[in-house]
Amino acid sequence: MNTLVAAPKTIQQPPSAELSDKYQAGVRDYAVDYYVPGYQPLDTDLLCAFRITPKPGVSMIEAAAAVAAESSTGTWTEVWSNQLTDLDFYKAKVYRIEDDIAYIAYPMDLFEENSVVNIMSSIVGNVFGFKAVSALRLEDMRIPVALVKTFPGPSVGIYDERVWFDKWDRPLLGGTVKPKLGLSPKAYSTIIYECLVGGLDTTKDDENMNSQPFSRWRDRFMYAQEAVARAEAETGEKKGHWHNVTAGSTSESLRRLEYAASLGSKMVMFDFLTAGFAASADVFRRAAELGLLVHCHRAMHAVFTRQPNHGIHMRVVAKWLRLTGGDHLHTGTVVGKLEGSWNETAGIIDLLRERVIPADPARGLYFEQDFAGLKTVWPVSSGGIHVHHIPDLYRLTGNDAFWLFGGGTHGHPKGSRAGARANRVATEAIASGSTLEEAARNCPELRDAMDLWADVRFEVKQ
Ligand code: RUB
Repeated sequence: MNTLVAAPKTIQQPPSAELSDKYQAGVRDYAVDYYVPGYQPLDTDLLCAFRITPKPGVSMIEAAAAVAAESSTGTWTEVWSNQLTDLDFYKAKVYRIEDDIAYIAYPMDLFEENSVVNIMSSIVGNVFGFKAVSALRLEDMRIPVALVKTFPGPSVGIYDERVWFDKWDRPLLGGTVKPKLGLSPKAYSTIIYECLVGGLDTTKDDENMNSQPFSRWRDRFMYAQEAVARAEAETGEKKGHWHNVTAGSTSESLRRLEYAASLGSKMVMFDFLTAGFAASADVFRRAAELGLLVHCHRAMHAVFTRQPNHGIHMRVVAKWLRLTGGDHLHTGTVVGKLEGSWNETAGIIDLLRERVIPADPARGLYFEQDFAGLKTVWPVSSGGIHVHHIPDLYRLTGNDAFWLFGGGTHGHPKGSRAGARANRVATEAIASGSTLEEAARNCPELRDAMDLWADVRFEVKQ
């Protein structure tokens, strides 16, 4: 059977409600139409790898076909109106099944250009609640180059941000202000200043720091930006603060973003998952017009990325973010306080930083992905990291990464400035091939941090 179809058949008659002879009403197995094992995916197809746990009594083939049907053209029963279109072209096809993984090809015409929202409404829409499956996980998605080219991607990316900072031979550093909630804007800016003069390149609002009664956004942005200016003057280095512009509506986020730009800030941050991909697209576009970098916090991701048999893998979310256009994305630390294995995190980092990423089952990359000319995204390691993690972090990320130390800065026995200095000295040492021990000989702040956190280790998964 040759099922290669690159274009829908042209239908020669006007639409008519007269039933064709071929129409057979009734319910039949999804597999009859949607399981097409001989199908050779086209370069223009969008491909998905789903991990499927069929409901007891449902075969893997039928469950996979149900997923393909309901995420593309099908429904539970035959409908006469199928005759008004070329369903063979438009339907998704299960073309391979390996153990509990089903590979499904979708013709790219099923998706609107430049819309992750539309991809999500189809592929991770109704099917996750479908009765034929007890659990379903979208492990990977190959977005065809023709569709990739309809997305903007990041406006700045790794190289241009380095040009702006003029900092080259090490990972860039940030510190999330802690306590994350409860500080007044002025107290907050004191902490920012201490971190920046101590040696961090940037500081950052936490994901849930928006505009609460104790810290309205306008005051916080203004004082934070003043602290940045003072630290730049004192150190002679480029510095910055990632102002969180996440708000209850997109128009409000855009208002906050405009204000950050008017203060001379080059940087904002955005909770792209709680705000959603539509809001993110608007925020990224306006940031690009104003020349702002956008740091993307992934708050909420673990709700759907953590369970091994249900949800969406973080690597898919990372691909969607690169298409939509954030400049930074949290990818996890492996060694810190939050869940994430070494191999999978390394795979996600590659997806952000390379142009073409080959399939690599050991890293959970089911397909080769070509990002064509889209710029790169900084992978951000954050969550429970301190100086002792730096050698492992460097093995994981190399130079082109952003590392954020919150508790690992402000928890220093001599305060945030000393904590920032310890992190900067340790990073420069490891990036230049030295060791923490060697560096601590000339840096009492690093020695203190190493002594304080000598025994603080979190479980590491390969
Ligand atoms: C950082 C912190 C961040 C998480 C997010 O604080 O809690 O919000 O890094 O996690 P600290 P992820 O440095 O004190 O742990 O980056 O995995 O999305």
